[in-house]
Amino acid sequence: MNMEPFDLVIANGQIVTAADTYTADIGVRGEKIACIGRGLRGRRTIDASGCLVIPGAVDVHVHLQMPLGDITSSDDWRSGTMAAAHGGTTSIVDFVDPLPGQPPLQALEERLAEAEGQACIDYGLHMVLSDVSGKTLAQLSRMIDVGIPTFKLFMAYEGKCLTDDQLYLALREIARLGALALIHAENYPIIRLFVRELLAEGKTEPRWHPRSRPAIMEGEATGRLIALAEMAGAHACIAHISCAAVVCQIRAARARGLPIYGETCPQYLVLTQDVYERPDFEGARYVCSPPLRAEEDQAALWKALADGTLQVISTDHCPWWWQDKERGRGDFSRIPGGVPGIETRLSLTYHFGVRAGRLTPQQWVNLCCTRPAELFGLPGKGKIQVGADADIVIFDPERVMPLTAERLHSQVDYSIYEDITVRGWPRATISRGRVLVEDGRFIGLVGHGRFIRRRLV
Ligand code: DUC
Ligand code: ZN
Ligand code: ZN
Repeated sequence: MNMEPFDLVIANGQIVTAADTYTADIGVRGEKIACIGRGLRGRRTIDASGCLVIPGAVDVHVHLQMPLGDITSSDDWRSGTMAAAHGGTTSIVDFVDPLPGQPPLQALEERLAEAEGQACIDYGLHMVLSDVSGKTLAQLSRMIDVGIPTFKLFMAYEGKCLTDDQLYLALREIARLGALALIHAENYPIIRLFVRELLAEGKTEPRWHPRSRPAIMEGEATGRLIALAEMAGAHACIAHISCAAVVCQIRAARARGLPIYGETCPQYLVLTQDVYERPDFEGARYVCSPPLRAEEDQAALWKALADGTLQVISTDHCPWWWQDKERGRGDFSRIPGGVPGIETRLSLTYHFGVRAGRLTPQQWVNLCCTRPAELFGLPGKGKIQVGADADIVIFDPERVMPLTAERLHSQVDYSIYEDITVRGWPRATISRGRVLVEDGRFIGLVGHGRFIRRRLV
């Protein structure tokens, strides 16, 4: 046995895993968890008494510097990953979205070049499939070989939206290769119709955004996708679920033993569509797709997280400068969709989930860390276990944090949680044995983050 002191010991914390809670020390050597026990000696020891010690959180749905026409989402790889680290997230999965006609592997190289030297935490990438020609589908196995085993398919958005036959062809190839589909499930023809009708009636304000994208059609799209996935034999995860109608579909599919999974995000759990009614175009802040919904939907989502119908909480982090949101004055459909959230997920779900008695601490860890890492193939992430990456968060359950733009670290000039103060915030965030953030100060290295070659198991 190696009697040398550990490089780092996190002592006396209450370790919370997806399965249990116990008090112990964690010994870190290099980038890995080397020992879990009592009375461990380290070159550096952090006393975590009174804190929860959990795996670094895994956010499998973010959009950093995402292009949209001539604008780009406001967090870049540097600012977004730094904000993530402040909030206790140590791994993210973003997207490669090839331009029309661009070879996917070339798009991947360009995306990797953007992140290189800029990311503060580890990152993986999904591939967006908006072209399902034989030529593109023939390249999926190559993408899996380079560490991209998950593919996003859209049932909304001009230029991205796939028809049912295209969805089926993509799902069939995904099934053949043992990959996973991530689906944006909405009904685009209905959205297009409703947007046109609303605008023609002079209904141009943000309050009309949720009316143009009804929950019932998010449920319908999910049901249709599940049928297509069942025929194709594909594993599929429905992204950013906003409503009870989708929960019902997923619950029924899973009851039949189908490999259908679901992801939701804090904005759907904490906010409701009432915010779109705010005066002076303020509702534009909250425009995201699918939109925020009603209180009953929120309750259904919390219940589905607690009973295992949904497996993943991620953020769909996609912030826009206010001046870019302002482009939609006079036409809500031109407001760039997306909200900031990369920093606030762990804490919001602790405050409104665990503290409010909706989730156990173990469920919280499972939904924010362990299950996303398993489902999306991040080896060594999302668990406190000997041999796993030393990605660890020391979470102070009593630390009070107002979620104002001033206090948060995303590169964006507003917060969607301006009125919310949470109790429970990370005291320290550690990635592969390096302390990135301690007591609200970033002390990590820009460029520390590495590309994760993911592999589904
Ligand atoms: N919806 C998405 O599907 N992606 C980015 C942001 C959003 O609101
Ligand atoms: Zn989406
Ligand atoms: Zn998204």
